[in-house]
Amino acid sequence: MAIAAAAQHSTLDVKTLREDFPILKQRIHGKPLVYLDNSATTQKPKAVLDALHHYYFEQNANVHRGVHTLSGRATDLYDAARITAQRFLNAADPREIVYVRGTTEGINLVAQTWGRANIGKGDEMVLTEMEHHSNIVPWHILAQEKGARIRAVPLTPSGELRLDELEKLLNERTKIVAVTHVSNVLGTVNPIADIVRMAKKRGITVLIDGAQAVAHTAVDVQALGCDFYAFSAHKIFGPTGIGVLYGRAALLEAMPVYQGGGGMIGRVAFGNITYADLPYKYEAGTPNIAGAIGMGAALEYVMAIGLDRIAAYEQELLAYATQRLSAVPGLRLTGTAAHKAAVLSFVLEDVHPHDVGTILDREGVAIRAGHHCCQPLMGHLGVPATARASFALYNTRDEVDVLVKALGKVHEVFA
Ligand code: 7TS
Repeated sequence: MAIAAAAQHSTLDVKTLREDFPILKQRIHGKPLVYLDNSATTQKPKAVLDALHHYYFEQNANVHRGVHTLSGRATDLYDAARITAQRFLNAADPREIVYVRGTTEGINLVAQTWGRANIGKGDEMVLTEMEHHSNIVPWHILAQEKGARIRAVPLTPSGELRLDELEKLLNERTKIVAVTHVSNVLGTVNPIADIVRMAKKRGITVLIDGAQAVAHTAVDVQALGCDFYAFSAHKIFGPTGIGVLYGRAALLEAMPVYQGGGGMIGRVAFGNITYADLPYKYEAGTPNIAGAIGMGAALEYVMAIGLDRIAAYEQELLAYATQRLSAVPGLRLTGTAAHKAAVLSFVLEDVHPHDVGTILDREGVAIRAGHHCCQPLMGHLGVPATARASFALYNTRDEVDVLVKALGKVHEVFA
């Protein structure tokens, strides 16, 4: 496999790695594709595409329910992917890995089960001003239902959390702190270990939204001591429609069930139903079997390269891109935290981000423009939208140069 060759180098051999991602070879409007929309979704390596192909061509069957050989094979692969996810997060037990549709469903699951059982009238939930809507709306729904209140930690001008303000927000009414590990707009890497410590000192439950973190930094849920950690496979080179909710076993055991259906029961009689053990208790219905297997392949792929090497490479890329973009006339970076992932949001004087995105597309450069599902954050920044270039392990300095050159075209159009 190509990564075996790459793994022999101390730094990433990105040229070789790019061979793993066939989609990157194409041209857009006659120009080589420069894919810088990795925060929205990442591209998939052959290892993942092969796992999906292999599964549907040779192994497809439903899991857990069949006595036949194919069902046994599918079940083995499905279970193996859970162990891979456990290893990836360093969870203590595979029972703590719940398959979900993605980060969004993971957070909704916690809000609807743990939240409904533990949040009452007058209770408080602490979020931050940089949260994605999927870590705001589920808590809002719960707050409306229960008469509870949401508090939001404010940010510094560079886009860092005000930990002094967080400290002030925590009190005996606080039941949960739900915070993103990495901001999808600012790129800020939050000091989640410190945040967990601050909350745990007061016995407060902590959920971490890991959607933007897992592809860029190693995560160890036991070292962190968080209660819940959610991520989506598609943001770490895996398929869409699958992700993981990690939950501490004691909490998952105590929480009420989520959706009802096949696979999540012990025994069913009218009027008397018992539920399955972890993690199946939370996994009603035929699951996304292929997705789980594809996610397993993606996590294996990333672990084989090594997240520390990926992080080191992306930090170099971030430093280079920050320096180049800062020199573009009229460009203002939104998000200049000391500790960042390779996400660069920006606004260009007098040009709407959507126009920036459209002109860059003509040059083959894919970025995202909009509010990025972070409207409260846009309010804090005082802009309706930003343009965003977000990097992954296969991006290069040359691609940063193409981006900067393409931004020159924007200036020409609007001169
Ligand atoms: N949390 C964060 C921090 C995110 O960035 C996203 C998706 C989600 C949660 C939701 O993930 P999903 O896989 O369940 O949809 N963020 C983005 C983005 O920045 N551009 O497109 C999707």
